[in-house]
Amino acid sequence: MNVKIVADSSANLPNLSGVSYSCVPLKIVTDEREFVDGAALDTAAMVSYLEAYKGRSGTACPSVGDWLEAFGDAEYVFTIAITSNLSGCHNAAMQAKAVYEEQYPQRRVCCLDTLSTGPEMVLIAEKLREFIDEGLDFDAIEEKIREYMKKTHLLFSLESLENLAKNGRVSKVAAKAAGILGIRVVGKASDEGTLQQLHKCRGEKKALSTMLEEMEKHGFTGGKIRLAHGLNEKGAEALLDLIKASYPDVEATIVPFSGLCCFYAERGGIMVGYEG
Ligand code: X90
Repeated sequence: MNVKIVADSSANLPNLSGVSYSCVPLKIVTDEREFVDGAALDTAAMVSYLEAYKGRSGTACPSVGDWLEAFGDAEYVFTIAITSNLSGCHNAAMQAKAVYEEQYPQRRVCCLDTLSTGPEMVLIAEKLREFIDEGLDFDAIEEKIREYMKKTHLLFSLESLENLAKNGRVSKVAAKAAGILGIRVVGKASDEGTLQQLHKCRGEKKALSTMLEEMEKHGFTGGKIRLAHGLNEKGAEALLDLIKASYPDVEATIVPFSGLCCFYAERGGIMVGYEG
């Protein structure tokens, strides 16, 4: 089966081996500069620039054309997009699907609105790869992946919600708490695909133990996890160590945020995707 997986760059997944895969970049824009969230982006330099920059900054999702280009000539495509409640990514993917299926009536596109982002999208991409490897047909994969997505979750710890608030993705009141030095906001991707604050924690240690407690509350029993961080590898490793202390066999990877997550989750941010 000539099948391709296409995810947007909020997944922090530039490559996925063993399967046909493309990442479509979002963009981070200021009045002076534009950063394309692709392999060539120096995220540390972008973060430093943005921290010093005093003007307006925002983001833009991929266009319908960007998605279409990424489909290539695949017979079957699965798109994996950041929550449609915070971005136009999924909507653009749906429009690309309509164009593609009209142009090539034999081809099929399944658009997955993850209602999440980052490492939860990675879990979904890797599970799709498993289903493809098993040789399942398109409809079976769609059914099974939608079932799988019901039991994946995302938690985050953020030091700053400034860019989220400035761009209308969380309320200004919510952002204030995170602005206080040493306070971290621990929250989750809600069922509606929005940021849901759960706790305000003093210090990273407290934030990380709170994250593990939340994971357990939502049915984590040592299954597969995926971690990502914003220039905070130490924090992500500390979270993994904590998880390993209770679940020594946990299957985990840690990756840095690409550009989009660097912009919104900012320096110090940590996300964990897990199976409940
Ligand atoms: O279309 C665009 O311009 C992109 C807008 C994306 C806005 C939200 C990004 C959130 C990034 C923050 C922590 C995890 C939140 C989970 C929410 C479902 C990361």
